[in-house]
Amino acid sequence: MGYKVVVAGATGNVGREMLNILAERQFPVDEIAALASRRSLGTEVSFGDKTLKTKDIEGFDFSGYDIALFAIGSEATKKYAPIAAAQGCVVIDNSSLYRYDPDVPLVVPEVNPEAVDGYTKKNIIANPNCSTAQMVVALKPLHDRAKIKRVVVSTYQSVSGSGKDAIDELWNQTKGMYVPGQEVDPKVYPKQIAFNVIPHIDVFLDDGSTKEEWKMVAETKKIVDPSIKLTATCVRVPVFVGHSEAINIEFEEFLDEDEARDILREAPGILVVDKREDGGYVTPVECVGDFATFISRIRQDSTIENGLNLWCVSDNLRKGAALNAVQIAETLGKRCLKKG
Ligand code: 2RA
Repeated sequence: MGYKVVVAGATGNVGREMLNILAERQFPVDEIAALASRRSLGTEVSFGDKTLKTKDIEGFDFSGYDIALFAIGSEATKKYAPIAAAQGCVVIDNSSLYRYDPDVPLVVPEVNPEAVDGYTKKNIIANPNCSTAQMVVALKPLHDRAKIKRVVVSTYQSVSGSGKDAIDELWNQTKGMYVPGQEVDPKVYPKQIAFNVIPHIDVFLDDGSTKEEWKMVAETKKIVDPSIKLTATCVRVPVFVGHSEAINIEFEEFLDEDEARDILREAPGILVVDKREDGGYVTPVECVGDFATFISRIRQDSTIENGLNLWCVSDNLRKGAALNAVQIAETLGKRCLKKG
């Protein structure tokens, strides 16, 4: 006996990945509905070896469905999540709308699986920001061994995090650099992204940080430990898929690099690729389509008493969004919505 599942936003990058991952992980689905906005109505999407015709989210009856994976952005989520939740369907939302709501669990199953039990307050569970998800998978096992005091992280985020138009902009702008007369001006981003990097993701806040950087702070505190001090610099880079992060960690006590490497090797969701030689580390192009959070360049930070540096790479459409949402559904099923 399986679940009746809805994927809302089924024609977007993340929605399509949700369908792919539900099939790849053989999530027990008895029935599935793929929902889209009116402008994408009728678009066909793949679910394993099946093809689904998308239905209109407007007026959709969620009653009788167990779980709805939402990838429709905060504005549409504000309208449809309460409707789905009120009709008895548990919403797992990829937007930022509910992440900071004290009555909504914010979950990375490798880190705080027990938090899904709190879904009953609003019948909603929030998926974290992509740059947060991969980072806390790495932080949690180390924090359990040697309490983390402070994290300094720089991110190198791919354009797929901004959606399909951004992927097209990078592709066309890059081509335009070589074909006279086909130059492409910045539209999705404030500056050229081809052969460039942009230290600005989401909106600027009063203190000079960006909302993307604020999200990493707020979400790490909610998912791992409110006592962790974190500062982030989030940068957009000319990569199609795969977010990378350079993470510096200060612990309350000394943690040897070799012990850290052993801990990470045993930790859920992590693959350690860490050899001090040419190519002995993971790069974004190698993570695409994989479920893992890859960790490389593990080394002491000898500039402080209890410091460690590491490099973290993961597919932002998977662990950063669709995979984490499906893993939340798996955890919810195991802990709260047992079937059969
Ligand atoms: C980005 N984390 O990378 C944001 C939203 N996916 O653009």
